[in-house]
Amino acid sequence: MSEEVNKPQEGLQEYTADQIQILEGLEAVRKRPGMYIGTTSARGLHHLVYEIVDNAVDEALAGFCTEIEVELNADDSVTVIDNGRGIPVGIHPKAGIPAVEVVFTILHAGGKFGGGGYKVSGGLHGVGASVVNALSEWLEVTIYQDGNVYQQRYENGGHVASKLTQIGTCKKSKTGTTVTFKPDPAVFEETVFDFDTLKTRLRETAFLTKALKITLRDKRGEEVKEKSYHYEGGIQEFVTYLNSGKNPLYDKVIYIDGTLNKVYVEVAFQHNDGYNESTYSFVNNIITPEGGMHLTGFKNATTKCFNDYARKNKILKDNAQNLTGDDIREGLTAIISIKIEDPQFEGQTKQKLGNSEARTAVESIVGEKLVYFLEQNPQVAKAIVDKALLAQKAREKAREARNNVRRANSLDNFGLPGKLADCSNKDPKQCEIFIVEGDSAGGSAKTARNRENQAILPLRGKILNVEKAREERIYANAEIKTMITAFGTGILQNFDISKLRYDKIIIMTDADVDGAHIGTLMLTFLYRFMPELIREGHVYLAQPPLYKVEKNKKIWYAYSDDELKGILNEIGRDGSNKIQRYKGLGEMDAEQLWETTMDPARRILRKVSIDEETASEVDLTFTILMGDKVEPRRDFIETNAKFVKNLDV
Ligand code: TTJ
Repeated sequence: MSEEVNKPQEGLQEYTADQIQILEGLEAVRKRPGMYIGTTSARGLHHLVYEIVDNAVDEALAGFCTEIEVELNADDSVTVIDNGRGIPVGIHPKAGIPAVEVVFTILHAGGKFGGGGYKVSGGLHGVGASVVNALSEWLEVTIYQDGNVYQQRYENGGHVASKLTQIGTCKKSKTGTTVTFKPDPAVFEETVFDFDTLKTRLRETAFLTKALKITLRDKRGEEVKEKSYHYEGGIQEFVTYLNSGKNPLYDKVIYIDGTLNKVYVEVAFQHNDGYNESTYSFVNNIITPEGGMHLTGFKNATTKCFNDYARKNKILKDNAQNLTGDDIREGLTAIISIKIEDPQFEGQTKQKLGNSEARTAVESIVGEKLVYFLEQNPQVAKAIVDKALLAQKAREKAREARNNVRRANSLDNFGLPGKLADCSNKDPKQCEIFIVEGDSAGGSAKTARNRENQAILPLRGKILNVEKAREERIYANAEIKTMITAFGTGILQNFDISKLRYDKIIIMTDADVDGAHIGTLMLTFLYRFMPELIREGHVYLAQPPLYKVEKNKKIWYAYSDDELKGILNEIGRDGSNKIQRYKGLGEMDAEQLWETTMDPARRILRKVSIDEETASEVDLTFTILMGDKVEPRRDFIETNAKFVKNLDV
């Protein structure tokens, strides 16, 4: 038996003025989806899931939801289930339709209910559930409330397909909202969800929302794949996770929280014995890659606290220079997460928090509670200050080393490294440099190349993992020095793209796991020291073939297993085929290397790019993956395509 909840609605012709406006709103979203979700690429597709999940996270932040499940269905639809109070089903006084219908059909209706409180959804990236509905082939919502089960369905970009209907009853104790939607293939270039992309983001959300359990379940394959994330310690566990595989300087993760002027502040940090700082800041669960007031507050408070402590305890002599913030934050892993009612985002990309009350809140809460913590934990305080003192000394040395690298660069061609086989053309726009793994492949490449505009730089073995070395040691690494000198641009503060000696920097490694690892190390180095090279599109990965097929003196090259299948299907599979699997560049002679990998007319290059919208996540991912853990690193190499857009050039 089914019972309609709201007043019976009339037929299509008798839409009220309000309802017509609703449809026009959703129509606008369909006309210009990019304006609402940024892009209709795979990234936009995944945004839809985050938007729906964020609504459920809001219910968790309000204290009424403990569990969220996300299910990927075989028909490429996705289901989000929460155990919150359920979206209200009563008639919305102004709209004259059930509140749940308002949520799914009126633009920006997101934050209208529940009154006050912090909202994750509808924030910077949040666009509201109605936008998801507008971009879906169909969407179904089921609500469990007061022992009743209600359901409504929308089709074709948010058109009401059925009125909100009570479809049954349930135990009174069961409450929640379930939403299933199928992104419209007419809107999205890609409609297949990527498990790993969702996994990373949902894990991050679980870290940021203490005690909330989030499960991702893939029901598309023969076997159901499932991951659950549940962190009672919240960001404190996030720091432990980021520092796992590194060597923490002390056992505890320092955790501080508090509220001031309605700003809820949470901070967690721990130093490791490395030299990089990994600080990530969030506002209402949204990462703020450019920081802003909350980050400034954290830096101010920690710098002051540790200097005061060091002076007071005579670790820092009266006449000694203050420790800088950078000294104190060397090897620091930190999460700053605040919740604020009305976040203001600034800067070109709107990724920087502008609310000055956030600075005041973080600065005073951290300032006050950290002093107390340091007094209670003198060993921890001493470990941090001692490390900062070492950093202070190293900073001076690094400055000298950096300047030395710059001086070498200014020698220009005279200072070029001996291993470099440079090209004769002096117009950088026409030149390219191949960074080649190993001396033997380097030799073939030198023979194969076009000397006029192709330079070859062979690297011996693996290059230094810059995620794990102090700046000063990085400059001492021969392979890295060689590259810096060859590129001509300098690095970091001294970077000058106008000095770039090659338009294309092409990383050429074996098509195996080791080669992929070397490629990753190279990209890490470039990303940390010359990110503009990647941003401006100068970095490429060469793609050597995986197979050579020979038949009746004719030769084919296959760059993937699929391509090999295709070739074999075409020429027929019989005994006269000779298939060679290339294990390394070294197995190709110079001519083959030229034909398959270096000749601009025939090769495949993949351009490396940083997805600007997710650059923050890229940074976080690099940090997670270039640590000591073997497992995640392999993961990164295999899914490396996320960073590297396929682009034939
Ligand atoms: C609002 O205040 C009254 C009680 O219910 C509150 C509410 O809206 N809760 C809520 C919304 N829980 N879950 C949602 C929700 C869940 C999903 C999966 C999707 C959407 C759009 C909302």
